Amino acid sequence: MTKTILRALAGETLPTPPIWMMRQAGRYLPEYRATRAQAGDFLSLCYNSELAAEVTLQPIRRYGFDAAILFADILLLPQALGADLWFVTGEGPRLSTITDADGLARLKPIDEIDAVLNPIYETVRILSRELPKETTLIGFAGAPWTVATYMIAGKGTKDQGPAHALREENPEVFDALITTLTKATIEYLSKQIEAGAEVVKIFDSWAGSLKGEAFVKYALEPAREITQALKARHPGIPVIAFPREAGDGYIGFAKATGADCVALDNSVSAEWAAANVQVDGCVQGNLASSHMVTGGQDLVDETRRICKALSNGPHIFNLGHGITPDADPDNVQRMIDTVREG
Ligand code: 1CP
Repeated sequence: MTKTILRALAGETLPTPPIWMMRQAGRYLPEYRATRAQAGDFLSLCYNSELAAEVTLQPIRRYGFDAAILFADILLLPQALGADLWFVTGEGPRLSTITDADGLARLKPIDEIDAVLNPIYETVRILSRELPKETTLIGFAGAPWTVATYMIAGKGTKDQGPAHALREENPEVFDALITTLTKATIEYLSKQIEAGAEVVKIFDSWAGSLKGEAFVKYALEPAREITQALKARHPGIPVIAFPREAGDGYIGFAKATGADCVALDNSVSAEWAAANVQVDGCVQGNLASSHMVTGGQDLVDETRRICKALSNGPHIFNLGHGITPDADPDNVQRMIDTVREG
């Protein structure tokens, strides 16, 4: 096994951590903006397999990252289940909402999602042909809780209030939605793996707003079900879980779910993660994405600090969250040089 990302995911401690970056294909890159303009809009880009593969490859060509992440979005799955989805420029996603049993009943059967998602599998097939042999291809989906927060509110929310309200006021409908999303996510990721994804990542961006038992029931348990089902169908497939802002919930998350790697946001320190999370296996992430905007010596110092703190176990270098559109592409190169210079 030569791909460095796969070696780290298998538990190997490497002298230099492999690197990729959340949202590495995105608006901070002029070549991304050009291809997006060619596609027309963001969703047309996601469903245009040739162009989606092109933007996935752009950061690999420019920087030589060790992994490519499929260009798509976590909200394509709700769209495939029948939700209306559109993006308002400068504001973000909008969806038709699900707030009751009728809304739930209107969702399409899971075996119909491929009618919408086939172009995504085609993007994966193109990428598995075109990526350099040393680059690992990562597929992904949103975690059921995070996807549900968008389906219930119809947009991104700061505190996930509408989803918490439904969870408390109508647990039957809420639980049924989580179950549907869990099952659909297993099928979606399974098809990505069949198309050539070598690793899958489950993005639970809003896991941090679930506390105590609710965290276990709606973040940990679905991640466990998805991971176990994928590993049963595709023995050995590595899974990265990202229960963002889980705090103490990061402790034991890999063991409890069977995930091979836990992705860390930047609200925990790398030293804490080494002592509490990396003891169970590979960790990824942690550099605040704001350093990609501000750069300078702070970027170098913080990159070195994270590498050092996590140097005694398996580690994939990454940001704590996605790179933002105002980031300077030169700062990305500086981060990579700092990691690789050791
Ligand atoms: O070009 C544009 O204007 C669109 C910006 C954009 C991009 C580049 C969106 C809209 N999605 C994406 C791609 C994307 N989204 C990827 C591709 C692979 C990569 O390079 O990393 C991935 C993995 C995602 C995942 C995603 N989408 C998440 C989970 C990760 C995270 O950032 O927390 C979430 C919450 C979304 C929803 C979404 N899609 C887009 C936006 C702006 C948002 C966030 C909406 C909000 O503010 O709540």
